Amino acid sequence: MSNRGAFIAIEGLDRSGKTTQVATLQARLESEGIPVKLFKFPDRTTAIGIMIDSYLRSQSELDDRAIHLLFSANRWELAGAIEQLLAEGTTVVCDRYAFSGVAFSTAKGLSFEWCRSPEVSLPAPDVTLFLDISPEKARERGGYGDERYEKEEMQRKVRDVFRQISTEFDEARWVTLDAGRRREDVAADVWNCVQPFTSGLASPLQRLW
Ligand code: T5A
Ligand code: NA
Repeated sequence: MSNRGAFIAIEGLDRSGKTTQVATLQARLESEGIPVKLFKFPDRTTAIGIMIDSYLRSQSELDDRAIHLLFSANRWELAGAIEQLLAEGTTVVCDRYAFSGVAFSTAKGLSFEWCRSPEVSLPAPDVTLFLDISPEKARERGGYGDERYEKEEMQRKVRDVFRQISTEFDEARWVTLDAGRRREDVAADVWNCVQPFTSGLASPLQRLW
């Protein structure tokens, strides 16, 4: 039987350069002839994603638990497609995933365990690359935008929860990268982490968490 594709998640704080790095990684994988598909969470194009987008732009209000479950439902509505692609041998790269869901909602004051429960049994990334950046460095990048969570105090709390999450994974599955460096330097580290997975995996896909 041929190998399945690898499931790679890129996580990080706002302004850490996730979207920039995911695009560079996609181009590199394609140039190596490795089939790859990107997902971005939240995916604002689905019916659920449109509700999330409206909330993030402060055009609607929702109970903290309700929006948490919508973010999770947005992953579940795409989980089947992700599994299918992996089974066909395609490498899947996610720009944010379940860890963002837990980190942001816990930072708002919900319990960590409660936040984690709707994510349980989603496909687990084979490796998560966490792009870490200090609020000071993020500010140098033109600062945070206008969306709901883009405030320095919130970002500090989010960073603390991501640190807590990282302790639950061994070094092979959760890699923290200093994203405050030049784009090319971060991209080189991202590639070093991803390259070992490019021939696919024989081991079955794991589940969170
Ligand atoms: N959220 C998300 C939840 O609450 N629950 C969930 O379940 C999920 C999935 C939207 C919000 O939703 C929350 C988290 C977020 O607050 P989003 O749509 O992914 O999430 O939006 P952001 O991630 O906030 O998008 P950003 O644009 O802020 O961050 P990126 O993708 O990390 O950064 P990027 O690549 O766009 O770069 C930002 C800027 O910095 C420059 C870029 O050119 C750009 O201008 N840059 C660099 N500058 C200098 N050096 C480098 N190395 C640079 N890399 C990039
Ligand atoms: Na982004």
